[in-house]
Amino acid sequence: MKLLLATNNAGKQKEICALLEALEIELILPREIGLDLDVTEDGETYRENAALKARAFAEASGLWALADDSGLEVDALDGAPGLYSARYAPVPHPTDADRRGHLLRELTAHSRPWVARFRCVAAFTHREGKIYHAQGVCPGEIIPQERGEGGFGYDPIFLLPHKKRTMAELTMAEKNQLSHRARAIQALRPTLLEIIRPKVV
Ligand code: ITT
Repeated sequence: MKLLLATNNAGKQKEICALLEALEIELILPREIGLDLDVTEDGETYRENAALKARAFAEASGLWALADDSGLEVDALDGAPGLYSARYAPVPHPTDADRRGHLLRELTAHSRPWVARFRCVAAFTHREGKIYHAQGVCPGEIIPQERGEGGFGYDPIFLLPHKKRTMAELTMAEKNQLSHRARAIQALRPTLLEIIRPKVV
């Protein structure tokens, strides 16, 4: 059975492929089937945006599609950037460095610790079929200096206090043990297996 990863984010693609590696499911990336879709994420929740992405990719491909909507929530900023994490920087096509720089500028007026969490909602569906969801959360803290080369997005400034390392200082295997995305995909795994993996008789 084939499963299309309904994301254009290369960092997410790598992590999800590794997370689902052991399952007997053939994972397909959008570019492998010539699919170039930019879904308008105008939902009011992660769940709605994940569903919009999963549905759009499933309809365009005819395959089962798995989407991820995620974001970083910082308490001192009342939960921002949250749903707007990808668009968070006052420039037209922000890079990860632009987003991190903007976040740190917004935080300078606030005292530390800058308590934060990553949140992810994974969703999968097939054309007009039911949409299955699961959520994962990873708590941590934002720090003012970047540390580490791994991961993507806000990882170099997201500290895991119990590990004394940022998310970017973990290997991908370590990140996949505890990240918001790993927790969401883990929670969705039994449903994925039951629904799309062919039964072995
Ligand atoms: P797709 O919609 O194509 O999946 P995207 O990057 O636009 O890709 P989102 O809309 O879910 O994805 O935006 C989430 C943003 O939150 C992402 O661009 C990163 O800036 C940040 N983010 C999400 N997960 C992260 C992680 O594991 N580590 C660091 N930053 C993360």
